Amino acid sequence: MENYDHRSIESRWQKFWEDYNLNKIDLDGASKPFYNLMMFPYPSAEGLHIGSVYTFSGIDTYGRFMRMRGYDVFEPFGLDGFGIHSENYAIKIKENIHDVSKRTQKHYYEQLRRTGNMIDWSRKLETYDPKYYRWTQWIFLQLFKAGLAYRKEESVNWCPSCKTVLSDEQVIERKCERCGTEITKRSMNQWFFRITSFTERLLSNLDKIDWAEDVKTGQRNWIGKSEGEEIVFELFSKNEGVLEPLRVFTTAPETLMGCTFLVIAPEHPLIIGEQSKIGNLAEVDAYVKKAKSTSELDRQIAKEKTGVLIKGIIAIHPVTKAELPLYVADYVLSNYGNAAVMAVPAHDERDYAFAHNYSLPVVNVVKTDRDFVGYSEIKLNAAQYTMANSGIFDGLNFMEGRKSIIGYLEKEKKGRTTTLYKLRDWCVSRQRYWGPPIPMIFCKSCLNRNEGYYKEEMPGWWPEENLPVLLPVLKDGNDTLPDGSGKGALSRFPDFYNVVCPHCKEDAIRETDVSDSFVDSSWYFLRYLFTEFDEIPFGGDFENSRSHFLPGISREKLHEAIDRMKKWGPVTSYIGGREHTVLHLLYARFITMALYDMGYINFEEPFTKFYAHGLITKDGAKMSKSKGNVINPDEYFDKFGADSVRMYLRFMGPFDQGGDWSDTGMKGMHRFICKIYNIYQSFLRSEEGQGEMVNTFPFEKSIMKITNDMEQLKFNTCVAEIMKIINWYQKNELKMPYIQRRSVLEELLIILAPFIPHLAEELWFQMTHKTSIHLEKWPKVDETKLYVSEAKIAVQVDGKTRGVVSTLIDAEQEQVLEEIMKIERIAKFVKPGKPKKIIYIKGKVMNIVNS
Ligand code: ANZ
Ligand code: ZN
Repeated sequence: MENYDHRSIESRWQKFWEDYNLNKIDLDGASKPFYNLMMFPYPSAEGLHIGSVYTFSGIDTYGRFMRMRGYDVFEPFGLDGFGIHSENYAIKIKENIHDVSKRTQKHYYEQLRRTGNMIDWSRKLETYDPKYYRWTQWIFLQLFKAGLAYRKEESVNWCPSCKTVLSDEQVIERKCERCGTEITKRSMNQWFFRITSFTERLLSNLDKIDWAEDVKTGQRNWIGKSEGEEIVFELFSKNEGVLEPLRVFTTAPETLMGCTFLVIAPEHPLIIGEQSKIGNLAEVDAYVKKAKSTSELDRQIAKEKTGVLIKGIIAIHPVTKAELPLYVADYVLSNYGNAAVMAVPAHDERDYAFAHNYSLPVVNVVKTDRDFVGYSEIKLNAAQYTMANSGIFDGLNFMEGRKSIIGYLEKEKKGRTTTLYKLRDWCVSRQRYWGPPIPMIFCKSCLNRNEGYYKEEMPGWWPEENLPVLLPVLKDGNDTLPDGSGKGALSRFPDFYNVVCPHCKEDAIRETDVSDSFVDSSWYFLRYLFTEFDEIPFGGDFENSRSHFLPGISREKLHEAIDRMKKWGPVTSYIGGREHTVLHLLYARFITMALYDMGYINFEEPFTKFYAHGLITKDGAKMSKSKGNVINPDEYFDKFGADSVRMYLRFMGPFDQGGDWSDTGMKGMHRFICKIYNIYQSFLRSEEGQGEMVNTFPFEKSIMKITNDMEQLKFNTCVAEIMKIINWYQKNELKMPYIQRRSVLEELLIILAPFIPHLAEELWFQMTHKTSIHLEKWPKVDETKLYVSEAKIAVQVDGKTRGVVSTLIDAEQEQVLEEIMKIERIAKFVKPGKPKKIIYIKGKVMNIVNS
């Protein structure tokens, strides 16, 4: 068996496709647009990871299939090149990040070319290109003007290693998403995007989009909607009488009568505000101090629930008017609800543990002998469980009880229904160099005169027409080192931050933070469609939008762009990793919604369909450099060719589940590809003889299955089916006449083309075709052939042969019987009603026993 020369074949066709612009798409002329989007990578210095080859080539296989089915498939690619990841690497090797990026970019694009993806290279983009980040800055300004970007002092996540703040979404199990260092909290003045004003829509739209279910669930949980009641507890001090009442948030108002004490978070304002009334201030202060030095997550997961009784302050139960003790305890979170809870130890585990520790009373409001009944159990059985120890509410079931208690509280002005969300505003500023400078300035003289665009305690914006605000040029790699002061690297570049205020022409100072790379990636899919437009970020209704940004572009061109946006937006199919569930996928939805509200675009959800792919492992473990088990795709491309690697990756497992890499498996697949090559070579050498046509039923059936599986991205079963076809072909090859062999091999090659695009193209041309195989149409299953491939089944009734019936070769008993009953001359022998017994030998004989 010959090994084919994959090196020359692959490079030849890659060049051919580029020379003839095979993958360049006419966006405006397209009649059946299919936007096949893959998540652009953060380029790392090591280059393309085999995991990325897995996903990109899988998405490409799908895209090629859709193109063969008549769609205008747009498959762009770019680099999410700004960000801590790249910058940390440049710092490590002490090189200028601009230079490192240039090098990495080149390497990435070369590697990706080698995978044979049908990328439209005329539309690539990099987030660090000023032509791109100018518009990222522009989006920042639009959000600011719409009241969706603001600055505030808050306790934020700080990565001590990256020396920058991070968003909540970038903290994964208390660690920095980029470097894995444990995060700390730090109170700082930061820029936020008001994602919380979209909470309800972000939630309810999830029902309307076709996304992987687990990703939707992840977003729902992250948004964390809780419907409940805010209940007011009067407070009074033994010495000084009535104080400000305490408000608590509860999802379980029906358990109110079981509340035996109240708990506030160490950060609750009462502790500072009512200092003079606290009898044991020193003890309380010491506890608070200790609690504040522990991270909230540690506090939350701590098994032992600790706290301190606040002496001198007493709470009043809103129904019974009983006096309840007030505690401060660190299991109550400072940034959720009112930082205070009504403790119901009989039904809430945390309260139970606390009550147990401090010997507090436990009052069960469910009619039962048990000590503890979890609230989720009450909710599940709300219609059956009856209330006890609940005074005037006794005997009601919990459904009625909830209503009555809420009604009572509202009448007494002691409660109101309210909804809480866990989602917080998105912290976007970073104290780093490698990102788009936030295009805002601080001008003292404007602020003092309280005019211009500096009306409030907010900085002003840099004029849109003067964007981009360029990053300062670096002298050496060390210039970007974050110093941990809480100020970004840009604060060390006076030429950068000293500016003339565009409004009053006095001296002003630029913001020196940059925005996070997730801002860059929140809108890149819009830009791919408009990379050739310098005057606008994307096709949007700039004439009628709320911000009245008037780009220097002719009306005609603008309308062309708007039409293009309408044609291509939103993205048809987006495929990527689950790790972005609450990061990129949430942020992109928010930005799209904001642009929609501002009137620029006419869709509010960016991705109609989102499919989450699986991950590949090595010997069951995640690949990582430190474990030394990373597969370098280049090596395998060299040895076996990209086609073999692609085919192997498709075969590894279901695309949404990933698989485990094995060199043996890889080699086996390469042998299979060589076998395909040799089958075609032997066909090309063969004579144009005659013969009798062979029944192609098994082949047609395989095509049907492959078509079906391709639609669902079940590539592994497609490959298995291709193997079946090869076996079938080899068995029948010698019987088939030349024309039939040719037609079978041509159809097979078309099916192979999305998997092994280079070799398929090579063999197609060898078969003397003059145009690319990738422009061919996907084979249609010829239903008549399926019918010709019938079986002739001898029908016996009560042991006597009564005739022959034709059915599909794999027809089931029911179908055969149905056919028989249509043929009068056989059917007349079958007694009406259900036959007593049927013996059916598939595809051969059916014996019907009447009695
Ligand atoms: C009384 C109660 C009884 C509660 C019961 C639950 C079960 P979710 O669903 O996550 O919104 N809670 C309120 N604010 C809190 C805070 N700042 N820190 C810690 N816990 C807080 O949780 C709402 C429940 O969490 C609230 O309902 C409150 O406890 C507690 F059988 O009130 B519950
Ligand atoms: Zn000014």
